[in-house]
Amino acid sequence: MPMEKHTYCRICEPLCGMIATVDDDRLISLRPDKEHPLSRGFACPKGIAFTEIVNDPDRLRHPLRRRPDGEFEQVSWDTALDEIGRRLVEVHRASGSDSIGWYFGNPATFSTGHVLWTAIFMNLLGTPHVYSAGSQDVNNRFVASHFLYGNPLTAPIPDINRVDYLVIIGANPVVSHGSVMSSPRIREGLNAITARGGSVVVVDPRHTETAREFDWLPITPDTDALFLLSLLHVLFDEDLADRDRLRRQARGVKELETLVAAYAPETTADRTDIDPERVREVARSLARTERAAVYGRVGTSLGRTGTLTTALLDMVNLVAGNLDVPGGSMFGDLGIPGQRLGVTALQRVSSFRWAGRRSRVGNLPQVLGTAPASLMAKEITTPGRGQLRALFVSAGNPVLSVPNGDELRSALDELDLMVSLDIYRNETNARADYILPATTMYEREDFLLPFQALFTTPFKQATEAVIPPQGDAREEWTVINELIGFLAPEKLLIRSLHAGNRLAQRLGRPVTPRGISDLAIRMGLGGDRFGLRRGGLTYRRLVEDHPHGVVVADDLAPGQLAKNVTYLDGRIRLAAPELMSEIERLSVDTDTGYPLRLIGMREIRSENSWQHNAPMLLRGGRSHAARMHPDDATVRGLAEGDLATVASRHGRISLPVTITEDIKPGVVAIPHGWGHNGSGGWTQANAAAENDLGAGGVNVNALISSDPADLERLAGMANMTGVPIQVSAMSDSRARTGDTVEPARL
Ligand SMILES: Nc1nc2c(c(=O)[nH]1)N[C@H]1C(S)=C(S)[C@@H](COP(=O)(O)OP(=O)(O)OC[C@H]3O[C@@H](n4cnc5c(=O)[nH]c(N)nc54)[C@H](O)[C@@H]3O)O[C@H]1N2
Ligand SMILES: Nc1nc2c(c(=O)[nH]1)N[C@H]1C(S)=C(S)[C@@H](COP(=O)(O)OP(=O)(O)OC[C@H]3O[C@@H](n4cnc5c(=O)[nH]c(N)nc54)[C@H](O)[C@@H]3O)O[C@H]1N2
Ligand code: SF4
Ligand SMILES: [Mo]
Repeated sequence: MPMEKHTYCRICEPLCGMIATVDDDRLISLRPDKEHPLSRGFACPKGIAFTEIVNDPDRLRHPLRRRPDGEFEQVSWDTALDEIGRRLVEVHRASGSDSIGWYFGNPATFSTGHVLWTAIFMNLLGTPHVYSAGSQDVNNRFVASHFLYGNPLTAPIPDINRVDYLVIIGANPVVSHGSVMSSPRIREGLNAITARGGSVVVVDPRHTETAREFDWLPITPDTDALFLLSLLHVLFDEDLADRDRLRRQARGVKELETLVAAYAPETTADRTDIDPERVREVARSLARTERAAVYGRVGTSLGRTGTLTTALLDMVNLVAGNLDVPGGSMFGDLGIPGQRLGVTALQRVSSFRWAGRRSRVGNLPQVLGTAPASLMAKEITTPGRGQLRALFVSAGNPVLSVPNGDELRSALDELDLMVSLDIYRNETNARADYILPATTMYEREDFLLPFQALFTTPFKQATEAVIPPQGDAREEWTVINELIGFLAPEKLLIRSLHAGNRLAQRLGRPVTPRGISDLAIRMGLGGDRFGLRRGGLTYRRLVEDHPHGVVVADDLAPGQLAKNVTYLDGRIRLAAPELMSEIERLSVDTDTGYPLRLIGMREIRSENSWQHNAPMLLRGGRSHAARMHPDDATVRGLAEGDLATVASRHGRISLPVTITEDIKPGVVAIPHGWGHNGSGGWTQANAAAENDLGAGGVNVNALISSDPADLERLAGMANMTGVPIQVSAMSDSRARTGDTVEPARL
């Protein structure tokens, strides 16, 4: 008998409510939950198509082992784990803890057990080789917060419900559904701003799906820091800032004011290509509108100075009087007593502290215990103490998602041991010794700790698993427990962890993600405080009494700064020398020979690299293409659909062009996550690749540098936007260089 179960989608950040129809332990369909208080019956195509992913015949259902001839064979979990355990111990004995590494990809963040267990295991192992998608995404946000607030774990979010003037810089929430904020129905949320008489300005080199609905302010890629410095200039220069209040809230106001004096909008206009009068208008509106905010995301993170740019976003909010006030840029409240002390204590742990350690290759700082993923390949191939010899990759596809995938792909072959935990065979685990099948989100219970302070309307939802693990799939944290068991005899800290786990088990209270989440729910906003607050929330009550989730406060609470700043005097630091010295990097960079600038873009029916196998999302003959302006196409003799060669100083790819007025001249947008070429197990995605040149897409990250000197200095961010490139018609480049240009092969 089919039955319906309440749950929520965990592909991207709004965590939309879902109703799953289940029959005999099989997921039949998914539909949006109309009674979810925030998503109210909304779900995007990716969310609905997830049934096809759960039941995909290509999905991994059993552990695989690579044979000497390179093919994979099915083995039992016992065999796979025994062999992995033995080989892991061998690597540990021969080369030590710092030869073992882990890369966890984006979907790991959507599983509390997965992130927590990985972080704890790797930390206690003491290896510096922990990598994540964060260095291609958001680590700069943590570092900006570290410098400003002393607290890497805090991030202000725009108060979508109340803001009347919102400046969105380098984000496309109509397609991405919002990031570093959980705001279901974000498109409606934004439209409500204009409906109540407010306005939304979208600062972006592309006339994006979001920009089309609001007011577009085109900008030259990777010049946002200059634009923000000019906004600060105007705020001080026109006396729009409340200096007394600023001094109470922050240190370094004078230094900042002195610094921005040199950045009048008239001086930065050449680089940003924004009319100085527009900059002044924006600054005035930010200061004079009572409820105003600026918000930035991936476009402001992947430039050459992502940490500085993100810090400047917060500084503009602060100086304009919009930080930590209703309708401005606000801090989510976990409501957990002692959270500030907790973060302060964590900062004492060197592997957690910013730059508590630096990478062996490139000397780049660690961020929340992780190193830049761009360095993985060189950490494998560079001999010496600390050389990476064994690598686990969970929920990630770094061969497509990090710079210079070719370099990484061949480096992976040099490892003594590579193990992947995934739901699919992908371009990365094609090189693994073992591939272990993981559960999808609907095969696990979850309460997502990492998103709790990011809801624009404070909200909580927990779910049970809606179906049991399919095939032999297992949850990542349970596999990590096994690995902990193997290494326990080898390392004291791991032994203690293992002993703790076992003791808890014997006492009938095993340590589980659910147990930890329950603790956080009970101590947090609306929690039962272990009986002190009658009728308060627990994990069980959330699931049983609030199957659609529960709004725990109507709006974000102002006045959270004191809880979030961990500096002793409680004031924000505006002039950290590390940040200020990044300003040098803003000096002009003309790259003759590479006159165009590459930017990224996300597509509504893709999720990074891993949803190109769902027939529902592939409908309509989708293909991978570069968007460019007619002016740039015409001079290169390119017409719609022509194949073009795109080259940077670091690599070249070929793909069709789509010509559109919806992009600033001089800029080319190419989506990432494509480049399926038969090396993974994605039949649908790969079939497209075999049809025609480039039809299955190419890996845009072949154009991106993995050289440590090219990484952003404070957070080790990959520079994926504003990258100098040249584009030529493919036949031309063949004629000129005499070589045959192949689409980047993986
Ligand atoms: N449909 C869909 N949704 C997704 C994803 C997906 O792949 N598909 N991925 C998810 C993930 S992992 C994330 S991190 C989020 C990201 O969420 P967003 O950041 O909202 O999404 P992006 O599309 O990357 O938006 C970045 C925007 O920055 C612009 N941009 C590029 N360079 C610059 C620049 O130098 N300056 C300025 N001002 N703008 C610039 C781009 O044109 C683009 O519009 O989306 C999530 N949601
Ligand atoms: N040029 C360029 N490159 C980019 C970006 C960009 O904007 N431009 N964006 C960057 C960003 S923001 C991100 S987040 C990264 C993403 O980079 P990655 O996280 O490395 O790659 P994904 O494509 O998200 O691959 C996720 C993998 O997880 C698997 N998976 C899905 N669900 C589960 C699960 O529950 N458990 C397990 N074990 N596996 C699962 C999928 O099958 C897939 O193989 O890409 C980055 N790369
Ligand atoms: S926007 Fe789509 S993919 Fe993201 S959580 Fe909602 S339904 Fe899932
Ligand atoms: Mo991301």
